[in-house]
Amino acid sequence: MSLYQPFLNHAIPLLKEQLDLSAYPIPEGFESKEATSGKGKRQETVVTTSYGFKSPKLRQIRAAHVQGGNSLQVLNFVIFPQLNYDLPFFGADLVTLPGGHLIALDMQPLFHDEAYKKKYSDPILPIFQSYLNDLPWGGDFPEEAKPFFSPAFLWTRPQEKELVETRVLDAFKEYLDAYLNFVLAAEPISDRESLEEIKNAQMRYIGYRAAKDPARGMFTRLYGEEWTEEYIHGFLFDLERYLGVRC
Ligand code: DBV
Repeated sequence: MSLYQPFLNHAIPLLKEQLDLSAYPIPEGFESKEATSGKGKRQETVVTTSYGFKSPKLRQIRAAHVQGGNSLQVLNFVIFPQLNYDLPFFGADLVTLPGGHLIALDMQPLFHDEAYKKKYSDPILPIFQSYLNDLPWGGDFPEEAKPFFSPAFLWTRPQEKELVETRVLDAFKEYLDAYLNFVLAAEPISDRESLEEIKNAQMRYIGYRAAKDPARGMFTRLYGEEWTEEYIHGFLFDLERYLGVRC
């Protein structure tokens, strides 16, 4: 079983149990994609599988799972709230490359004011702190990405696969539980000014992620440029398209 399958096996049944889930459409040709990489003994089949759901409070819950043998495993799992909630994004970027593991886990904030921090970061800080010993700060981090993370951003580069299977999985479960609590408590927002601010914050975040997707190089090498750009803008970070369709 792939390194990140247990994360999906935990998350999907839990979300189904706790939320009123329905399918989020995955564009045709993007549900599963396969390619061969490397040559000779190093040849590997790399399969990317997509998952998409939604709920009344969550516009898109989606995952991309890349499985390409021991030295290429990725699970990128993001939850995008409906635009009439002030909920943060749930973001998990779990990446295994030949050089090691890279783990990013966060409730990515819409806003940075004190009230927002108090509501959506402070409750996570004790969880965050309980992992810092085993999962210390991963260092080097793109400066321009900083505005998109919370004070509870777990960013780490574990050496041991075992740590991913144990502490990282535990952290993922705890963050997801805490996120579900936020979702259950969230109340819809109706004043126009706040709605406008939420939409702008979502557009900034999703625009940044689509523009700077660190997986762009990998996907382009594997599946070509056309497939990759359509996957990024038509599924992984699709808010602009979504709003276009609904206007
Ligand atoms: N990252 C994605 C999606 C992926 C994905 C949709 C489906 O946003 C995978 C796949 N992340 C992925 C891969 C790499 C990273 C790295 C394959 C390795 C890239 C490489 O080394 O070739 C957090 N992810 C990273 C890095 C960071 C993040 C900081 C290190 C690379 C770098 O320095 O740019 N996750 C990333 C990020 C945000 C986030 C920047 C939000 C703003 O949530």
